[in-house]
Amino acid sequence: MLQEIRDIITRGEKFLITAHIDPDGDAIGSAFSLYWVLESLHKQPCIYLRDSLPYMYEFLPRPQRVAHGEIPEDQYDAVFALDCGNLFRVGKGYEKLKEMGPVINVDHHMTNEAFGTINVIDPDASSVAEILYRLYKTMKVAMTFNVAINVYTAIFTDTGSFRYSNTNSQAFLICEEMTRSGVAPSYVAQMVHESHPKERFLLLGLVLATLETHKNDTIAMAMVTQEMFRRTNTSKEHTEGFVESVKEIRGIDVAVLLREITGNQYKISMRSKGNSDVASICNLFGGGGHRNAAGCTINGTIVEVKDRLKEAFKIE
Ligand SMILES: [Mn+2]
Repeated sequence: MLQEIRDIITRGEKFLITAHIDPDGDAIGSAFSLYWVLESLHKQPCIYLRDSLPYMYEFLPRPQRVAHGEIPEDQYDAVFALDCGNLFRVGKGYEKLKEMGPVINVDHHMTNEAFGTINVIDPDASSVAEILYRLYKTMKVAMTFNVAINVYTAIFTDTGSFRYSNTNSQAFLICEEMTRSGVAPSYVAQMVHESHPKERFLLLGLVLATLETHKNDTIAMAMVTQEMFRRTNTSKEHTEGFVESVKEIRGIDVAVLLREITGNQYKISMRSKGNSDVASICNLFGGGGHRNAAGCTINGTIVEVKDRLKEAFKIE
């Protein structure tokens, strides 16, 4: 499969690289690394991410051609869809992608629907960047600094800084190699974890004040409202890492963050430790993800949404 992709890249010239809405470190780092690889081969890559980059990823070497908002319609020699369990994760207009060129689906979600012309799905991979790294090795491309720091950051963030159960030996091996290409782990950690604006912590204070625990302190729930965003002059990008903070409580198996989109719609993020499978809970609400990290959207008032969650978790 990787050789097939290598041949498509060798033969082709124009490539579109896309990933999911609300891009995370893996989506961004994977897309950017592939961009820099294609650029080094004198191809014409273009990136489409519906949403702009969260501020903590602004330090990454940024490609010149990154489009947001509207998919740049054109004919491509291939369209790479990265880190998407389903093509609709790209966002509005995703159906058109299949007409723009063969879709190469590279993903590590167990729930991936093999929507591509070519599908490289490895649920055992720590990240999409890990799978792409194998492609880069097949292609024998040089690990330039621009490639390395994006690969490193993708693996670093998707493994929760090497803390989650997807942290495998490959993750360390690849990251070790990336440090030899000039990546300083302390720099990436500082950029990702220690570059938050003060307002984020004012918001976190309000969110933590809503903390409630259930089932003998094994399930934690906290909430972000639009009013909190207004009071602290923040937005949803400042909530990155909040659900993980709640998960740090001793004994908590599942952490849930409810974010108000409108008074009648909530975005739910879940994280779990160990064996609790939050993807299956989020699936009940039409969402998805991984065993230890998943999300969904639930319609209803806050009371209704909480009730539905409590029902799903069998909370009395
Ligand atoms: Mn990922």
